[in-house]
Amino acid sequence: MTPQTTLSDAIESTIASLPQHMQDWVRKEADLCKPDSVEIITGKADQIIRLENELETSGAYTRLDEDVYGKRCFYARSDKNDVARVEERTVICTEDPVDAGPLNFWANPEEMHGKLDKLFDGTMKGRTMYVVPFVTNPADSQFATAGVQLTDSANVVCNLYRMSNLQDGWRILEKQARFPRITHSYGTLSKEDRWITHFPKELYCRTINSDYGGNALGPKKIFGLRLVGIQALENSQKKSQPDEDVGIELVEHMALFGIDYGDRRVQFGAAFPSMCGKTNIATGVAEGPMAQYKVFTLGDDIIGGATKKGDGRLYVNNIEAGMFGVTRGMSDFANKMLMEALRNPKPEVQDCEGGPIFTNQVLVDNNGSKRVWWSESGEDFPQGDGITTYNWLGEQIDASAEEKDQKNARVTMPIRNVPNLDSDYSNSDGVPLDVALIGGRSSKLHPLISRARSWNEAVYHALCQFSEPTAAAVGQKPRYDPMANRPFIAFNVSDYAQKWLDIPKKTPKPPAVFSVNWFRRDDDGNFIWDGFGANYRVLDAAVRQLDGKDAWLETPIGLVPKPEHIDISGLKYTTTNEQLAEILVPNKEALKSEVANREGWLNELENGLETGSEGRGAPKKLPQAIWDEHEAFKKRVEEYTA
Ligand code: SAT
Ligand code: MN
Repeated sequence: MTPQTTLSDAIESTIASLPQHMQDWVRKEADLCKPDSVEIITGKADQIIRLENELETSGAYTRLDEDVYGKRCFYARSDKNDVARVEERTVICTEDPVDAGPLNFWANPEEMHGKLDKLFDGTMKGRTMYVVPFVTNPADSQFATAGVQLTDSANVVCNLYRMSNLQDGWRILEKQARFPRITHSYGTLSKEDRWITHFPKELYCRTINSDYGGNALGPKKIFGLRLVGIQALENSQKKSQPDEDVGIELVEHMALFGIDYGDRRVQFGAAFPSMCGKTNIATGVAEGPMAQYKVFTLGDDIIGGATKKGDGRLYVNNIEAGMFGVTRGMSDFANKMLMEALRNPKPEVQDCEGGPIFTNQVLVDNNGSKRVWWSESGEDFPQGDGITTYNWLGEQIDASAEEKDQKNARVTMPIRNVPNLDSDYSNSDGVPLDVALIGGRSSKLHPLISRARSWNEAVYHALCQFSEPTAAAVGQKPRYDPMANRPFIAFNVSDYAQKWLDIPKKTPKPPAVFSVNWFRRDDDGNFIWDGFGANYRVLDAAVRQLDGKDAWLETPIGLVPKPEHIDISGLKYTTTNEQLAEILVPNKEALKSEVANREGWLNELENGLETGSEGRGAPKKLPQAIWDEHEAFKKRVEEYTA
């Protein structure tokens, strides 16, 4: 029986055309949010083109010159208080706070629903509610999950269209009895009432008062990484032997790329925090002595997969179909393939997914021809006759202005344009993950690259990966960031540690794990290592170590290469031999304090955060193996620094 609602006949008849098993939910949401109309996103491009045109007419989108980045390329400005993820307002709602763990904000599901029901009541008045199908993972991947996001934001729909396989959504949804549901409203964009909430048991997420990427694009972090992460945890816990098929076993905050070394091909996953080079390493070009090696892009943010039967290795896919990249620093030097993708869009991609959507750069108007400019692009600030420039706040500025592009200004673009996109990108089996790089951002302590002596040691170091703040989230402080996944592990971090410790039991040939840090600084605060294209030199050293060609040196933080193992000839910026020697080993002073810092951190994981624990979930005991590794680390540091 159809529940009693006050919905208009037009809305009722739209809802009636949806697959039967989702009608009640959409009806209930529409009844609460009270949109003027409901529109089903078909997955076809013509509808998205109409929405883009409407956004242009309303002034929300500025159409950019086709000669610069091709057709259907737009520029938008966000609200000035809505420029990044808000971890403080990201909540995991479970009956038991232990299930959310000490790092997540936690709420009782019923209480949070009560609070949200009030905020969502009437939030879509005067607006359209779009019913958006999406698929995480390539649509024909064995790990593909389709879901539905309801949203009142046409901007979010256009972004999702470039990122989340909407074209395939309904086809997969038809076959899926249980489907994940996300309800999003940009509401009033009120900072005070902004919530990004997850109800794992219901496979349901509700997010309100933001229109920004990680807060509003459900299939990305909210469902794709957090909720699928919980499924992957449960599946892997169920799994009793390597050849058992349990579905998706692993979801991580990792870029994915391959390097062809001529005689062999190696696939790398790179878990770096937001704004620490995932996109760069997946879309860069090896230079100097590595120039003969080709880099293939597979993904830049999230991977998912499982152990392959009879093979014993992890096979993974990029779970997304597009990129949501930071533009500041985007250049031919940093990520050439991304720049190529912007300059040379493929006609079939322009006609379907569309062109890039830029948000919060500098808008450049050259006699009516519009384009964008961003900092550290390698291009001087545009000026001259007929050129007018506006900052991300919409103010007319010149080169001397302090406020130009926003630090976390982003571009959304379909991945199919990337010229070195791997042909296995949509392989339904995924690709084998050979190497996992776990990176942080540490100016003194961590060496350029290191490899633990054992799997458990690698997990311990990864759990204690350190990261200095970036602009990807509001108000960050330096912190430990397990596997660069801290904002996205939607369950107890002790279970996450155990899951990682158990990988070799379920995956007989797990990836080799290396820790990397591109961000060491000298005493004046300057970066010592070139980074970007030079990082492939470091990966070459890793592959040589794996192949047993180079013997690395012991340090308390793992094995590290000797200076002669990394070719520094012809670097763009000069890293001297002396500096290289310095960044290849952990800094002794920093190591001494690291032991106590890590002990504090592990205690926080086990007992709750020392500061800011209010409103968070509850801790539980860490696996003993992590403490054992910590004791061994402590001893090694004592000997090394004696
Ligand atoms: O905001 S997103 O989560 O989409 C990007 C990031 O911070 O990784
Ligand atoms: Mn990310």
